[in-house]
Amino acid sequence: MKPTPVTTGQSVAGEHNSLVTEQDIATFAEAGVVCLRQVISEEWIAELREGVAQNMANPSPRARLWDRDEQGRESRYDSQVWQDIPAYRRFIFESPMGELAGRLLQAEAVNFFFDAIFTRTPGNQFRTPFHQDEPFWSVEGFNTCSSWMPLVPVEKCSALEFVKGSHRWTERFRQTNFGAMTGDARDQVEMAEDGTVPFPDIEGNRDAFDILSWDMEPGDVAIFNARMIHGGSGNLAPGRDLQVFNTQWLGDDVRINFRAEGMDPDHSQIMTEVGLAPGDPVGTDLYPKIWTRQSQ
Ligand SMILES: O=C(O)CCC(=O)C(=O)O
Repeated sequence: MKPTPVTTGQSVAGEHNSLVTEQDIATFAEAGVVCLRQVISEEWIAELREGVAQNMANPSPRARLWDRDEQGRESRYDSQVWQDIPAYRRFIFESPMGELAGRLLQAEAVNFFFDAIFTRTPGNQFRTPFHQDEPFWSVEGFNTCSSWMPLVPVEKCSALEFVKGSHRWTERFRQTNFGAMTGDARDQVEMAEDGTVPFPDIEGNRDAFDILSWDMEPGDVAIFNARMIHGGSGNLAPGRDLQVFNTQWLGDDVRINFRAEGMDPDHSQIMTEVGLAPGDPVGTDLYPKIWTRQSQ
């Protein structure tokens, strides 16, 4: 089936937040992803771009090089840098993103989980392997979302791709081991064969899946359930770079969960240090509550 572009419509009468419509909420619930158009201002984008420049000049200990080709073109990843970069911190606490997440999740409250930064230098061809996020996380729950927000224009062929409806698939897939890509001991997540099924070959059978992606401009955000199968961004045209600032948000049913097969990023140590244990709801200053429904 051909992908159906999903865009925002007009806000519903009586709805307080003009950024998210009833149709957006329904699309997010059913498809697992919605592309919201022009919901983040140019000022935020400019501030975050400065933050990314600062971040790339001073990568965190969690930064990884995902790809460097023979021409020196690179794909890099960093995460949980919001405590060090004032622009990231301000965006998390003061931008509309927390409210967008809460409304799409139809949650009573949302906590911020962590930030993830994906950068590619012009022409880099690296494509992120298809995967789901939540099976890698140090939490478990369905009421979650990640926001993939390009800070530069991105063509559909280079934007993140989503397998429509895959957030509701019940199989436990053996995920890609990103540690095989980075060679870093801290990234190793090898899922056992017991209780899991092989990850579907999306790239090899693209016609068998309903794959969604969009041409996107700065200010647009693709917000997706963390159980969605996604991947494939990259494949950049010569002269085009990619800078993405992603934030992850946790809603009502999410609880701490340390996974025996490993986690990426692994928050188990920092969670334990702040007194969070498996089964606990998220909280503390590390995972601040950013939005609640009652306060609206
Ligand atoms: O932008 C990318 O290449 C990867 C993005 C991703 O996997 C994510 O946002 O969870």
